Amino acid sequence: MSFPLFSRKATPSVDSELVLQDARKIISRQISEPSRRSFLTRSLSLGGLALLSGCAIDDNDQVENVLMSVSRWNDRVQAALFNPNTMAPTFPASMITRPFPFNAFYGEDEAPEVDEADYELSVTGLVADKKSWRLDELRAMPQTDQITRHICVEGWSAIGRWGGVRFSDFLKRVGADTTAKYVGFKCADDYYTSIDMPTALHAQTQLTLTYDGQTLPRKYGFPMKVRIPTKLGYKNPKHIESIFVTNTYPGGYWEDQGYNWFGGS
Ligand SMILES: Nc1nc2c(c(=O)[nH]1)N[C@H]1C(S)=C(S)[C@@H](COP(=O)(O)O)O[C@H]1N2
Ligand SMILES: [Mo]
Repeated sequence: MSFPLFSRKATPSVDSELVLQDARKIISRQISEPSRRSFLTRSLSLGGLALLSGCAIDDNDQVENVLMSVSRWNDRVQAALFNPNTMAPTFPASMITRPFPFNAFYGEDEAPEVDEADYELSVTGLVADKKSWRLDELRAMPQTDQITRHICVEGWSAIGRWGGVRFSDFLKRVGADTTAKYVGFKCADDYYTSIDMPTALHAQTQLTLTYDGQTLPRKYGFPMKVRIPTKLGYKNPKHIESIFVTNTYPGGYWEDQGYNWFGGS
C-alpha cells in the first residue's frame, strides 16, 4: 500500500520540502473539515514539525521518528475532532457493491477456517464479566443492520450490508469500564488492532455476524468481525477471537508499521 508519509526514501539526506509535503498530505487526508484542514496545512512549517516531534530533522532516522510522532499527534487531533453523534453515511440496498472486495495481508484462499463448534470469543481486561461467548449467544442478543461504505487505504471503497449486535450494547452487557481508553481485538489470523473508547461506543460500531443477510462468509471474517464505518478498512478486524478493554496502548498490525492509529475515514 502507499502511505506517502511513511515511504522510505533512498537518499541519505533529507529534503525538508518533501517531508513537509508528506506531513501536509497526511494531515489533509485525515482532517475532513475544510477550514481546520487548510489552517493546519498552511501553518505547518519545518520548525513546527520539529516542535511537534521535539527533535531536529537532520537524518532519515530522525525523519521516521518525526513522522511517527506527527502520526501520534494526528491521533490526538482526530480524537479531539471526533464527534460521537456524527453518523457515517448510509446507502440504499440498490447501491451495494457486488461482489464485495476481499482484502487481508494474505490471499483469499488463506483466510482462516474457524469452526463454529469450537469457537469461543474471549472478553478480558477492564470488564466486570470475563466470560467467553459462543456464536449462538451473540446471535441471541438484539440485532441491528447497516448499509455503509468501507474505505481501504489501498485505494478502493465499497458499500456493503452488515448485521449484528450494536457494540455499545455488548460492552454494556459485559460491564466494560467505558472510561478506559482502548478496546483491543485479536484475530484468528494473527491480525490485531485497537480503537478508542468513544468510537467503540459509537452507535454504528457493530459486532458483526452477517454479511448481506447471510452468515458472515469466511472471507469477510467468519465467525465475527467488528464493523466501524467511521474508520478506515484496516481498523475493521475480521475473525475476532478476543476482545479486551485496557488503558495500555495496544497498537495494531498495520498501525505498528506506520499506519495512523486513529485511522478515521
Ligand atoms: N483479521 C483480519 N482483519 C482484517 C484484515 C486482515 O488482514 N486480517 N485486513 C483489514 C483490511 S486492510 C481491510 S481493507 C478489510 C477488508 O475486509 P473485507 O475482506 O471484508 O473487504 O479487513 C481488515 N481487517
Ligand atoms: Mo485495507
